Amino acid sequence: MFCFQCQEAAKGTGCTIRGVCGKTPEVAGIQDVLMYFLRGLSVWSQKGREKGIEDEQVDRYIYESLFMTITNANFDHNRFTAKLQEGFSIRTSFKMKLQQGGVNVSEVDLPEAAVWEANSISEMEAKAFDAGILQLSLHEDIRSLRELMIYGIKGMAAYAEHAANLGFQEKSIFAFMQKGLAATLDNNITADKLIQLVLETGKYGVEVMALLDKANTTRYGNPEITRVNLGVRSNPGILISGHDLRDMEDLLEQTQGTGVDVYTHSEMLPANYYPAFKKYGHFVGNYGNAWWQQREEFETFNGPILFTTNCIVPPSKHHGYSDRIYTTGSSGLQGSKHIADRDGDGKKDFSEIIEHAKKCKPPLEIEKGEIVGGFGHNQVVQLANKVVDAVKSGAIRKFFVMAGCDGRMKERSYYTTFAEKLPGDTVILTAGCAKYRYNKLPLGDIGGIPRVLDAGQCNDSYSLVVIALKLKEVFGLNNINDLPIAYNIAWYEQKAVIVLLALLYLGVKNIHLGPTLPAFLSPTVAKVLVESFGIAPIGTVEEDLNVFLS
Ligand code: SF4
Ligand code: SF3
Repeated sequence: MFCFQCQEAAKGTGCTIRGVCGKTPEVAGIQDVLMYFLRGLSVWSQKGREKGIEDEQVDRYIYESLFMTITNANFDHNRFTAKLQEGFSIRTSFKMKLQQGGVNVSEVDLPEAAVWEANSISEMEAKAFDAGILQLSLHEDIRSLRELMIYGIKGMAAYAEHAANLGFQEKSIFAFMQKGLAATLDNNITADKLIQLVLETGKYGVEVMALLDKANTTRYGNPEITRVNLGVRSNPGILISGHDLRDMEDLLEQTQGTGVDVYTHSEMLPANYYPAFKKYGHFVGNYGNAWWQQREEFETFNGPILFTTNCIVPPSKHHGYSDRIYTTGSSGLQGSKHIADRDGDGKKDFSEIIEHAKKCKPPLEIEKGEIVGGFGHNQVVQLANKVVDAVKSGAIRKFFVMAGCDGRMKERSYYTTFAEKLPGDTVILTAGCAKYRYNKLPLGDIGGIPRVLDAGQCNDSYSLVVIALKLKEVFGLNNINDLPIAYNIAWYEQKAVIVLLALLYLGVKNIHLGPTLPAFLSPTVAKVLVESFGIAPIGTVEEDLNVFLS
């Protein structure tokens, strides 16, 4: 196996024996095969689009499959082979549709990925080596640019799926994903063309996050300032993790009146900020911290855990909670029960988890108190006068965008120390699970404005951009980089890649990225990012504070 798509890539270069994330070589291999198949299927969808033929089933299949390959989303080998099987039949139907639409479906001159098919699981597995990243791109810089784009597209796919689950779709986003995937099979593609595609990925990253923001806020209202309870009650509970708000809605509805409480974990925390979810009296609050602390926290939670998306840490046999894990949507874990997708616009059926919860002990309290969040763009814009006055009076000297991911690498304590050492006249704007490094610190407020403003999940980084653009307008500036905002982003998986590319597309410069730069950036590509956008790795807290505050 070879995988270097996340920040934990072994030795900073790539996992070759087994993923640091827990991905086995078999799962890594079958994920590569699925990616290979998606590239080929995208060649067909491109042919269709040239003649105005689109196919919703193909679009959905592609973004769902991409999402399954995101770090820590799906560790279930069987789900990948089933997805490939489904893909072969979708491709066959699509080719018939193309033929009926007058498209030449001759397979001559097509890349092998577009025509490859396996008749058995062992044939699928046998393709893993040829489909590997190292085999598909021989030149280091071409590989780097291709993978940078692909990882951005994976993040885009995740957000597109959440939006689609709420009934919001944008065909141009699907078309771009497929254009990008098909381009990776063009062996004559130049580095310049790939750089253009990488930038275009950022453009569609902005669009998909805007679409998801619209989907979430249309359905559930605008996030509002909320005090989120961290303690527990005496009923049994279900812990819901991941990012999918539609699953949250279905679960809250079905648990109502059952005597089972619902708690959020990790990236589901921002569900607490939405008005539509506040009406549920059995929605207690948030339990625990960022994804990587789940092994301890799931033990003490005592009840079932529902993963709607990443980040799963596969439990070992020493962990007593394995039989309490359920997955749904794109997430999966071998040996855990998977809740089937909804039928059309229907509901998912969570009755099995609810019955399981009823037999469990209530959660053990690991924390008390509250944290404050809900600073989405709508809420912050309502506070705009207060914020602008604070900036004009000098009460707020600078904002620090510290969005992104958390992770288990010990160097990430940098972000806690950085937050602690920031002067009292600065405010942190955050989104994503990166916030757990500092959202429980007693950082106080500035004239009633908390010093940590949490906009929500990683996709709500879009909110931070809207806030920045609003401030630019209010201050009458021409350039977003003239604002008193510094960017110190923590990344881990591919959703952070699309957030980063979106920021670059919007012209944000001088982003510091940590705790390490991506292993998939070749020295030349890293140099381009440094020279064109001023991207820099983090240094020590003191060095970086000096740079940012000078
Ligand atoms: Fe390694 Fe990350 Fe790939 Fe897992 S996702 S195999 S940790 S690079
Ligand atoms: Fe976190 Fe996995 Fe990226 Fe949505 S839950 S930000 S790491």
